Amino acid sequence: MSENLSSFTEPTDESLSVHAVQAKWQKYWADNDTFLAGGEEDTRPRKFVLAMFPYPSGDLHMGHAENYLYSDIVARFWRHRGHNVLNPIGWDSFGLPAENAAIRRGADPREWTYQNIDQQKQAFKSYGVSFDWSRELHTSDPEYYHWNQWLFLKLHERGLAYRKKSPVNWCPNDQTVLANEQVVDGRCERCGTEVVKKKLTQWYFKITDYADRLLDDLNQLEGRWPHKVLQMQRNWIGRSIGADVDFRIEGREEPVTVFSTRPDTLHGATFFVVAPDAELATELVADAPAEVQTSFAEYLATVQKTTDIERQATDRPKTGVFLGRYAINPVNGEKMPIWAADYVLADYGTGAVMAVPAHDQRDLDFARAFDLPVKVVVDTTAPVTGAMPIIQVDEEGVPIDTGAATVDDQHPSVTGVALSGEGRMINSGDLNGLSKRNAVARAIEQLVASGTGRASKNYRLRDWLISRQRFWGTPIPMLHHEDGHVTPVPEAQLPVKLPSVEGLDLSPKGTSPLGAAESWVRTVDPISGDPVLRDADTMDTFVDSSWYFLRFLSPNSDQFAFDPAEAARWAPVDSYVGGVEHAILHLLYARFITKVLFDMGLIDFTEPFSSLINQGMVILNGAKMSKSKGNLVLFEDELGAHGADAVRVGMAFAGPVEDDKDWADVSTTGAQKFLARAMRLSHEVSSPVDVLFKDGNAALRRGTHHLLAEAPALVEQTKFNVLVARLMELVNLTRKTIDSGAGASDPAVREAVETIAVMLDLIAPHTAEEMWEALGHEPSVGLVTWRQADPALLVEDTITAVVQVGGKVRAQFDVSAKISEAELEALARADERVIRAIGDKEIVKVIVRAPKIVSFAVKG
Ligand code: ANZ
Repeated sequence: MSENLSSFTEPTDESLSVHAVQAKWQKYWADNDTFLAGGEEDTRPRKFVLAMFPYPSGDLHMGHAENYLYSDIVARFWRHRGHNVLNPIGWDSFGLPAENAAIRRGADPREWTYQNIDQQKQAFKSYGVSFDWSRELHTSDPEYYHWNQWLFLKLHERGLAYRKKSPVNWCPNDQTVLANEQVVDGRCERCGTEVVKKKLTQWYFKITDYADRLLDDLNQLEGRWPHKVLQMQRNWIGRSIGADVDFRIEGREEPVTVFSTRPDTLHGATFFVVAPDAELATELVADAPAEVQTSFAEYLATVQKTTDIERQATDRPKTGVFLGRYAINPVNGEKMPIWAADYVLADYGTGAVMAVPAHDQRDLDFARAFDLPVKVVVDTTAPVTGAMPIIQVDEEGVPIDTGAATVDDQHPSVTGVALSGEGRMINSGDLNGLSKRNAVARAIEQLVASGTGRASKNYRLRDWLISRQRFWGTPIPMLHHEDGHVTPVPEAQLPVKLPSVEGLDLSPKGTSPLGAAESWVRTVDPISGDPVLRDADTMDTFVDSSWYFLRFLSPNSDQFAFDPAEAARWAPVDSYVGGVEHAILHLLYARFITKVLFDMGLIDFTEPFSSLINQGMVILNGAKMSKSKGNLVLFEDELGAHGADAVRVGMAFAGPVEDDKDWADVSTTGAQKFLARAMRLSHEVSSPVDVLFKDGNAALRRGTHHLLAEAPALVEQTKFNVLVARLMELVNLTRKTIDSGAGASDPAVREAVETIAVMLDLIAPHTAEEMWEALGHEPSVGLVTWRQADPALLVEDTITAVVQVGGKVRAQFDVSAKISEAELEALARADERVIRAIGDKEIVKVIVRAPKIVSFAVKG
């Protein structure tokens, strides 16, 4: 059999060459608007399928091939299931790489960006992705960023956009601030340079106001988003529940509040620690003796050079300075020395802690280093449930020596290990005897009663810093007046467009290049007529991507960001496909903005992405692909060499969606052979288009209908590789049926080949169209509804089971494919031939693999 690609790419027959076939169908789809989403009048149910939009960075790589294949499979699937599908595409086209490329070449970032977009667009088109190109958007167009500015003003109106001066993450290389989310292991996410802290006045979005909702609404997504991503979001938001406790400070008017997750341990608080870089430390040290001030200043200088990551490392020796002041423990009036130490962070909680060394490891390490008292208040040897603790305490809660294991044996100051586990309270006044949970509740009641504290929550999540000191982004639509007050640009005057780059020096200098665009930055307040300066910073590009999915619904509107009526029809996104690298930032911001838009009454849902598919990485020979390592497989090269359908089949077949795929293991040749075999079948079918399928070859019909029954679930569970395998099986079965005498005129052959064509459309759409045409149908196969499986053809299969005795096959018989191990073994033992073969030998072992094998190991 000559079932290889030569019959498919025969250069003498142009119409069959892979690239000609591709071009033919791509033109057909474009000319006929095949994949445009239906409008308002379309009554089919809707599906919004979206792949995370690409950054136009020049070369497309195989990760793109994977991402846009998966979303395309899902989009095509829903069309075949009778849905009106929206599968749009746009470009996340603001950002640093374009600006850096422009600086290198002395050019305009616009040029680089839009050239890349053109090139990538061509690649996506030749890949046969069923995008609705009529809705294409670019975030760097004023028509788009107009609405970023509108969003900013809306957030500002609602008190959710504000300016503050605070220490920010600063990348000395890119000369810009970074959001917490953009600092990875203390380094700039983009260039790897170590991030330092700098005090700047910047714009923030108040995402912390939404912390509880961002956390609690994750429950809605359970089972629809990968569990790992939900967990990463939860950890990022990092809600801690506890209490705020007010401490009086000797010689100071205002109390100092600390956040603690363990207010139950207040009786064990023996000292007090403040972050050296918090304002409070400087305030407390102001009246201290000169030598204290000097040692504090020296300490602060070293701390400022230390990253937060280092400060939180548990294996680092503890350092600190006594500030010469005392806090008063509100529960027992004891004096607690106040220290400054860098393990306490300035921007978490209140930047100060009550130290409970017996029960907190960091505090214990510090207490041991500086010889501070350690007081046990939880007996962790006592059972939490049950009446009788191992350690007996007297009426005052003081342990009685019973000769059994005692708290002293495991005193943290001896063992160096803090007692952080559950137990019963001791040495804690009327909390004595309580379990941790009850003690926490009681302690909070007592704090409230005495007016020295209250229940409180704390989050790891910080407000979203959105100012960037760079050119290629959305200008912040605010005006700075001479007296320092700041007013919004009126909505009617949006967009505030970026100026031309002509005469501007874009190189990073720590301030925005826009500030130097004199004629742009100097303007007049349209309300007061006062001379004002425009805000020269631009927005973090994560603002652009926080709501873009909604813009696809009204891509050309200059009246609104999106039409709420369209949002009600289409949104939220039903299937969102993208890389796990966006598990935190992008998804968190999009979730936040969605909730704000909900609160504004513009949308009726609170989560933007109803289901999320994360694809694995495409690697090469076990290693991550990268330009610098020179092991980048380029998407366009692969497309050119093998054709879109072979790349698509190779990718889909390479493994489960969420797994990494090694491109070195992918056989595009195998894929080509498979496609050529499928294609040949469609040319062979010789029954008429309107033949009735009912009398065809029964085995083939069963095969076809089994696939019809199974395929929808395979796609919905994103088992695309299994679907390809099933299609390969059906192609083989059809081939066998034709060759074994049924012939190509059997109606079952047409039924099978039509099913193959319609399903193959998900993975190899050009081949599928070509097959559909060869079968005598009108295009497009992409819009054909999948046939229903006939239940009569799904009756249980039988399978031939084999019985071995002493390694030799002794019997074979047909059994139900669903037979149990026990039933199969019983049948085997009852078989005459098996009984004879065993004779009087002893059976030492029986292995049963239902429904196929029973194997008796015998002795004697
Ligand atoms: C007393 C105590 C006793 C604490 C105990 C813990 C255990 P999470 O869970 O991460 O929210 N803390 C508070 N602010 C801090 C800061 N700015 N820098 C470093 N540590 C800080 O941690 C909250 C706990 O971390 C708080 O509860 C506080 O120590 C400490 F047995 O208070 B705890």
